[in-house]
Amino acid sequence: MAKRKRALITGITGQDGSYLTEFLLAKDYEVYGLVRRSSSFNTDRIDHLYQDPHESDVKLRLVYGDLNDASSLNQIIKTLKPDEIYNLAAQSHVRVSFDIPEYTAEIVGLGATRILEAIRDSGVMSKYYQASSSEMFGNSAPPQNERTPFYPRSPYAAAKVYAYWMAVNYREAYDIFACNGILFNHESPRRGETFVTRKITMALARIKHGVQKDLFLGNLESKRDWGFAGDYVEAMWLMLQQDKPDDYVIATGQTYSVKDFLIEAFGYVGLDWEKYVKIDQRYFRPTEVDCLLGDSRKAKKILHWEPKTDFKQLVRMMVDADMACVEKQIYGTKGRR
Ligand code: NAP
Ligand code: F7E
Repeated sequence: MAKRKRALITGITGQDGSYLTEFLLAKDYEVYGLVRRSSSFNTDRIDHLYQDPHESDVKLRLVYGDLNDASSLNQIIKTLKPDEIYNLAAQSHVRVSFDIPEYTAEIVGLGATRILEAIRDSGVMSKYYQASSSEMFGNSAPPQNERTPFYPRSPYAAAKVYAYWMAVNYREAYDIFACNGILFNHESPRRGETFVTRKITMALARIKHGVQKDLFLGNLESKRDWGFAGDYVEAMWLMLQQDKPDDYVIATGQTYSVKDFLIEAFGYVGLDWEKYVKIDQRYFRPTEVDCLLGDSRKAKKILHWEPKTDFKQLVRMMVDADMACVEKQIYGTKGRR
C-alpha cells in the first residue's frame, strides 16, 4: 500500500484552512494543522472534522505554534517532515492592516520567511504553497494575470508582495518546490464576519428576522472578483502536484461591485437594500483597491482548474446559510416552529 502523504496547514482554523482540510482528508492525506494558543476555542470551522487523538488511524492532528515563533516552526517541520506545507496563516484583514501594520508585516511577511527557512534548514524539502493575494495588484489596471505588475495599496498587500518574492527566491536559490497561488477574493458561509460579503449576508438575515435595523458599510463602488472558497482550495493542491513549481492566478473572470452584491443578496429575499444600508466613514480605507478582475487562463491550461460556482450561486449559498444560522440563534436548535 502506498504511504499516505502528510500535509501541514498553517491557518487551519481559518476559512480556507477548513475547506483545504476537508479536501485533503478526502484524498486520504494525513493532515497536521498549526493552531495558536487562544483563551477561548478557535476551532469552530474544523470541529466537524475533529478526531480523538487517542483513537487509532487518526488522520487529523493539531499542533501548537505561531508564525511569530521560528523555534516552533523549525521543530514542527523537522519532526513531522511534511510532504506538503500550505501556508495560509495571516492577519488577513486589509482595513485592520492600516491599524496594525507592523504586526501584519511580522506575520504575513516574516512568517512566510520563517517557514521557508525552516524547510531549508531542516533539509526536509517539503513542497511549499504560499497564499498570495490579488491585493498585491492593487492599483494595476484590470484584468490582472501573472504578468501584471504589483502595486500594493495597504500594509497587508505590501507584506504579501514580500512573501511572494521570498517564495520565488527560495525556489530559485535553493531549489525548493515553492508555488504562489495568487487568489482573488473567495468567500463562503465560513467567511469571517467582518469581510464585506459575510457582513452583508449576516446583517441581511438579521434584518429579515427583525433583530437588526441598519447595516453600516463603507465604499460601495469598489469591485471584486468573488469566487467560492470551496472551489479554490483544489487549485492550491493542484499547484503542488505539478512537475515544476510555478505561480498561478486563481479567479472567476467576473467582477461585481459591493453595491451589486447588496442588490443580489437583498433582492433574493425580497428586500430593498437602500432602506437599510447606511454609510459610515470608519469602513473606508486610506487607500482603496478599486477594481480586481482576474485572468486565470494559465491555471485553466496547466492545472485544468476552473471555478464551479458563479456569483449568483455564491450569494444565494451565503444568504441561505446565514438565514439558517440566525433562525437557529432565535428559535434554538429546533429552528422555526
Ligand atoms: P482567515 O479566515 O482570516 O484565516 C487566517 C488564519 O491564520 C486563521 O487560522 C488564524 O488563526 C491564522 N493566524 C493568524 N495569525 C496567526 C499567527 N500569528 N500564527 C499562526 N496562525 C495565525 O483567512 P482566509 O480567508 O482563510 O485566507 C487564507 C490565506 O489566504 C490568508 O493568508 C489570506 O491572507 C490569503 N488570501 C485570502 C483570500 C480570500 O479572499 N479569502 C484571497 C487571497 C489570499 P485564528 O483562527 O487563531 O485567528
Ligand atoms: O473588502 C469594501 C472594501 O474586507 C472588499 C481578504 O480576504 O480579499 C480580502 O480583502 C471591499 C473593499 O475584502 C465595507 O473597502 C465596503 O473595497 O471584504 P473585504 P478585501 O479587502 O478585498 C483579498 C483578496 C485578501 O487577500 C484579503 O485577505 O469592500 N467595503 N464596506 C467594506 N469592507 C469591509 N470589510 N467592511 C465594510 O463595511
